[in-house]
Amino acid sequence: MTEQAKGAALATRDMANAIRALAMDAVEAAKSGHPGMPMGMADVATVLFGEVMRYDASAPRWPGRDRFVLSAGHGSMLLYALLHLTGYPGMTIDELKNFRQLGSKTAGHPEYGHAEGIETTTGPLGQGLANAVGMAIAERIWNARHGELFDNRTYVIAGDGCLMEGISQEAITLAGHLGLGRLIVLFDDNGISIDGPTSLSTSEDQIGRFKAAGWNTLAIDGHDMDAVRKALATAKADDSKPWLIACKTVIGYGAPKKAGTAATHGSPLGAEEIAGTRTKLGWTSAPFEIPADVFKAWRAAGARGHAAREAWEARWNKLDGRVREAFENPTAARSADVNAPIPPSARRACGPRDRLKRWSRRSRHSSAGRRISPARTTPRPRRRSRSSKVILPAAIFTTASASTAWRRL
Ligand SMILES: Cc1ncc(C[n+]2csc(CCOP(=O)(O)OP(=O)(O)O)c2C)c(N)n1
Repeated sequence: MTEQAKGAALATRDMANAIRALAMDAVEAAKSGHPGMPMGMADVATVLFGEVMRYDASAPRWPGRDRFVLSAGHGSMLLYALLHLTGYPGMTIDELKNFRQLGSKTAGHPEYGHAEGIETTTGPLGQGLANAVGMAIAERIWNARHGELFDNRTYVIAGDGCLMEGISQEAITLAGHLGLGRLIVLFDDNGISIDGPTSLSTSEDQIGRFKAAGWNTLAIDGHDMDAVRKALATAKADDSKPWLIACKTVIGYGAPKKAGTAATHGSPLGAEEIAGTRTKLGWTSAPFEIPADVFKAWRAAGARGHAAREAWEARWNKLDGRVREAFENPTAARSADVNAPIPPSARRACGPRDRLKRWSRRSRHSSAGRRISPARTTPRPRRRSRSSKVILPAAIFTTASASTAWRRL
């Protein structure tokens, strides 16, 4: 490694340590929260937000941005630290100091609408993963309907708990079945959960499970930033299937006594352990203080997508006004959307035609296109329509509010 490369690696390591410090200090100040997961996934998140993901922190609602879903919502300080460091509007250092306080943007678990950059509410384990599958479906539909301007990726951080929940199975199966290749799940494979080692409750082979569902898989050391870079590059280069990247990490990375144990999962580390972590990481700054060079590097990362956004917006402004309106005003567009036929191109984008046909159900209405009443609970007499219209199954909306979650932001 050249001296310059060594310097760059150290700088990137400090960017990750900034996340670790903010997480442990905010949880300590609140006297509650989950420092372990943000400290364990800080390296992965640094590569993702620092180098890979397409976004512009100054324009959180840019429709062309990649989506990030923190499915392991208990690790909310990971997201809040990232939003602060990269420069999302409103996520000030005071919000971090007020972590978990009434009225702050920094609730215990990320709440949609509380702060820019929170793409969806998470906390109930597995739910974020399911929402992300919906977002990835929505992206494919918009891509098929309106072209390559809609080509974002959806990144997810999910933990053991997310993968243990039943909802994850339905979501994983659907994503594999549809070949949602622009969905990339980073699994925090730390072997620890709320009560101790995951071996207390599961011995599932997650790689085997995802493979069986039709996903591409990789297993890496989540503290090796080069490995993270390479894995993400590999995943971006092949979007034939969704990706699971299992990142082997140490929960509470850096904590001298508690790292690797469930003690870091959901409790403050305590003053002594925090002091020890600072020493171990070589982090000399006071709580909530970030060295100027590290802060500058993070802000540069947050502005990385600025030019791409401007270029994207120039193309967006040339789109048919009705397309933009449908994107910006999804409530009005939604009822029309639900009953709209899926164009053949969307069928292709969502997978082989026969799959989608089997998976969808046919409208029970005539080709006159009357709406299905959402309030109707008594079954209608079964009557097969001759219409070739195919409507989106309710599963998409319940699983992930596919169109609204993605477009309303
Ligand atoms: C559906 C659901 N059940 C229970 C919980 C409570 N809970 C929060 S975190 C957690 C354990 C998560 O374990 P893991 O994903 O391994 O997180 P880590 O210990 O690695 O931070 C549990 C059971 C929850 N948030 N959602």
